[in-house]
Amino acid sequence: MISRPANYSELLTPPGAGAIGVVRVTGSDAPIIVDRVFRANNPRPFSANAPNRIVYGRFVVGDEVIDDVLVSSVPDRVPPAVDLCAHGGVRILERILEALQREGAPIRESSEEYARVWPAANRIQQEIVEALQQARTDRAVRFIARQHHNLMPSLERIAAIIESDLEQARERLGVMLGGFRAARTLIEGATLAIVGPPNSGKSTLFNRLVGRSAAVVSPLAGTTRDWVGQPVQMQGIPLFLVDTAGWQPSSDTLETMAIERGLEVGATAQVRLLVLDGSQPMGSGAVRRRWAPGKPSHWLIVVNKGDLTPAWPMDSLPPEVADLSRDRIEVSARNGTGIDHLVERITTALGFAGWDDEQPQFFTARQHEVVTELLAYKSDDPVRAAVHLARLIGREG
Ligand SMILES: Nc1nc2c(ncn2[C@@H]2O[C@H](COP(=O)(O)OP(=O)(O)O)[C@@H](O)[C@H]2O)c(=O)[nH]1
Ligand SMILES: [Mg+2]
Repeated sequence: MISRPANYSELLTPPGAGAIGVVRVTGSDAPIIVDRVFRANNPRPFSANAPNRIVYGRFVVGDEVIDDVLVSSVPDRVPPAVDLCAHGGVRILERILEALQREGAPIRESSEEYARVWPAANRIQQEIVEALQQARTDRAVRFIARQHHNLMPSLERIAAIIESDLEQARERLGVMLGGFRAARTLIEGATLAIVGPPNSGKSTLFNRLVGRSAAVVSPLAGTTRDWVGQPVQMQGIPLFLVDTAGWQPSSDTLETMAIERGLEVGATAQVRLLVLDGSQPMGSGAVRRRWAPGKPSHWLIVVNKGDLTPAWPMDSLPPEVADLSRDRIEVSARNGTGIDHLVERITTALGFAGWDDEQPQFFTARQHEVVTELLAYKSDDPVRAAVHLARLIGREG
């Protein structure tokens, strides 16, 4: 008689409050056990889906939905193993493990198991698991998880041709490198600062973008006494949105400090929204003075209060503002017009125009560095390039 290996479940990600937790069920019954607690968004049970698919759905205990999860088979594992990727709240993961235990996969202590599973079969796989722990939005999780089926096979295909056709291999790697910035932003997030003169509607716009009232709005200039920040998602991209105090000369020490602090935060932002009041004539010089130097950042000029009569045409901005950016947009923070368009422009500024989550992408600084080196070789030595590519994949043994 053949004795069947026991089924068990375990936590792969480090214990604690991460953004994402990965629970693995291993054993010959693993897919069937998962079927008992997983309702896929498509009508089929998990075990009836193609082996290499990532399946989205809900983890349920009885009628209660515990979490949205993403489920995939671990390729080429005997006995089979199934990974469930959930949001990493400690209690959620405990409940998932407890439910799997009830269904016949007892919880195994992870520490030794963790060491056996990781380092993974290759560096890319390891980086996928690490990046999953950093991910803060569903879109980011899906994007990273897909790289199992996107990035690895692409690299394998390139590895197969690199010695015979180095040019072609380089070209493909170069194309893939083009999406790196967006990939990093999807994983790490970016800061978006709202800056500009007092009373232009910065806090109103901030609240509109946050989708709830998190900053004090008042017709008085200087109401925002310090910067206010809030994590938000725009199209699944994690952003830290910052509202700053209006720029104006002030004899109030507290207010001056608030303005300075706002400028500091603004200086670190990847995107800065300069909000102007389109219904008021602009006092020249008042705005320009306050440009803080900082790292290169994308400026977007937001002409607000589009619901009122314009005091100047949008296409003839005062020169001190006009030369900052050609990227301008009219909105009404009060009634919401133009906001969808603004969000679109922000994501474009972050490098997401034409970016495709479904494509293979490089997503860690290490990958970026190795590929950049490979592309920068002066010599055309295909053997050296092949060795380099093998280092990128980092297969053990
Ligand atoms: N008509 C109109 N008023 C607005 C709009 N956005 C803001 N306001 C008003 O402008 C004033 C200043 O807004 P606030 O957001 O506090 O400006 P901040 O000083 O730049 O933060 C408030 O009375 C807002 O209600 C808008 O789109 N249209
Ligand atoms: Mg304000």
